[in-house]
Amino acid sequence: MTKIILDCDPGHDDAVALLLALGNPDIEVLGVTTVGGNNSLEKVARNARVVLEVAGRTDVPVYAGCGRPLLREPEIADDVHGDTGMDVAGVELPSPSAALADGHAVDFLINTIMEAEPGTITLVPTGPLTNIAMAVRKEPRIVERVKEVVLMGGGYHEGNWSAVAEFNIKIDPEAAHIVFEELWPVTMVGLDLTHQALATDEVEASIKELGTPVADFVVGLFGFFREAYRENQGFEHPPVHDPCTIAYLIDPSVVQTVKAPVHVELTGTHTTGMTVTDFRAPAPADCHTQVATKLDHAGFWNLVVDALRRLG
Ligand SMILES: [Ca+2]
Repeated sequence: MTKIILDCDPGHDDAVALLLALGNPDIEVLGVTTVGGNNSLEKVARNARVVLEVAGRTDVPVYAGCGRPLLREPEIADDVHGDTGMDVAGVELPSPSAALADGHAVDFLINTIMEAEPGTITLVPTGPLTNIAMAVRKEPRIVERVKEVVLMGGGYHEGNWSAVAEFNIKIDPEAAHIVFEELWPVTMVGLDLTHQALATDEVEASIKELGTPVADFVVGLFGFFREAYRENQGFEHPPVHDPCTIAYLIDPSVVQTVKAPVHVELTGTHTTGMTVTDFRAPAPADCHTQVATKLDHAGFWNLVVDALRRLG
């Protein structure tokens, strides 16, 4: 059983990541922490609770964290995720019945990690890394206690918020720098990998077939996300980034990785937020970072469909 804290900014693909984690028997979600990213903190914290409501898992606590990057002005991705941060097509979403948990996300992260057995908690950030960086600065001992960090962000050859930078890293590169430089094991599930996680017509049909409210919700997410990706990014089918992190934790054979040093560019004229990945072989013996390279598309979507089926 892998115990995780999902630190996210839902977000269409964050929603699918959360559903995959909740529906897979090998993952235990200790809590959801939210961060300003795809949209305002208020909206993404609400969206996280909407997803839990749809999944019938209002027992999972949701904490609000940092509302803006460490140094830079906030930017949102409403062209990709809509006004709410999680617009859906043709589905009526419930209002969240559960309130936000008391306390700040950063304190929940620190307290949960410090109170658990060392090496038992995995952090899964799928938004900007502001909360995680703040937690590291407030309580540095979490670094040696966390089992690993498996994050969606960056890319070694691809960008989406600039030619070379991905959104989560680009809008808070200083936070990303902190997370990549700390000596915990970091797996970067970046755009090179997640652009393989396309929600094709076949994928959508297999989810639709489940015929459950959760499946209808995901089909509604894909409906909006597909149009947004067609209009803004020239994709025929939308890449569903964030659940690739969870898939890696469930079955590493679905997401292949390569060890390589990664450093975040902070001062580039055209490259700020780039995750500069050094593939020169061999990787240094003390290399603590790895990057995801190749996705088993069918294996990945089987995990998602299976999880949605279990959620009923
Ligand atoms: Ca996200």
